[in-house]
Amino acid sequence: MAAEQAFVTLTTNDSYARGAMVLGKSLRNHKTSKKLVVLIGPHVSNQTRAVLHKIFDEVRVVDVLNSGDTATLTMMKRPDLGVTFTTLHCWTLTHYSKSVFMDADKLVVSNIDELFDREELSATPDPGWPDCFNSGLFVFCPSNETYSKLLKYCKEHGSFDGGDQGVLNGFFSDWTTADINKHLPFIYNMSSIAIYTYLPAFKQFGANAKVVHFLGEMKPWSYTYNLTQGRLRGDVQASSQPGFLLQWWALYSAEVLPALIREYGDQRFDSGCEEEAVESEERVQPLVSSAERRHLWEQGQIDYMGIDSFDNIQKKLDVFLK
Ligand SMILES: [Mn+2]
Repeated sequence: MAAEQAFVTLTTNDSYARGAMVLGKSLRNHKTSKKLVVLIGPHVSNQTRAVLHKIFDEVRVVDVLNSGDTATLTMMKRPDLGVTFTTLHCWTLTHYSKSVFMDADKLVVSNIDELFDREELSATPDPGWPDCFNSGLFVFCPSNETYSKLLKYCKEHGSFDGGDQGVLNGFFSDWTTADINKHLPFIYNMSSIAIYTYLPAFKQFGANAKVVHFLGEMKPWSYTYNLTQGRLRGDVQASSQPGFLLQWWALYSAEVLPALIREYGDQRFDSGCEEEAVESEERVQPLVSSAERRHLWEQGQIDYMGIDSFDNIQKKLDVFLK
């Protein structure tokens, strides 16, 4: 029987690969003793593959299974979810006895090797529908038998949300009630939603977060980072957790970007970073009370350029997370 255990992630393009690189680095920096595996689609560039090889123990090319359920996907306005069917390939990694799958839009902020004490299928509740698990992080046991059953399930039942989360929740449908040990604490997959829908809980438990999940359409790599100023350009989506977003970029610019620059050499590539300084004049702080501020924040009217700037949010997060 296979003795080794591995963290597994997935990317089908060069953009998500940036996320995978940062995720891999963050696992290494927190001294995981497990192997790191990345599944990649055939369109990932050679330069990206070379950098992935430096971070991961295993880089494996897989065929992208497309769900073909375009109606559902369009309905959800997330056509990119179709390729997440590739996730199912992770069950074929039978040279590992147990694995933890993590999608690439995550940052590890603590060692999480203890997840390997859990059984298949362990996962955190989905913040949008807590009777479902979020498929962005789950403990599983690679098995060709389970893999065939999953594919059969897909063919017969499809996916109620057009992606892997629907399939996996359908297949492991007893997760909701069967065994509380398979409900992982939310701190292993803490999403942005927690901060702005339940701030008191974030204040109470946020400091224990072990994994941050950048949920939603805007991913860390969708932004442009100013290297000179150490801040992001333009507006930032309310749900993007500016403090953690900056942590992601700090790691990317310090430990991933140099490797990409080495691989691309003289060729141009989209690094996501800019160097030139933009306007630096002090912004006038609006004169609003803190109750009014909170009201505006809860209404989604967030003043990212002023009082809710990254620097201020970072200061606030630092206070909560001490
Ligand atoms: Mn995700």
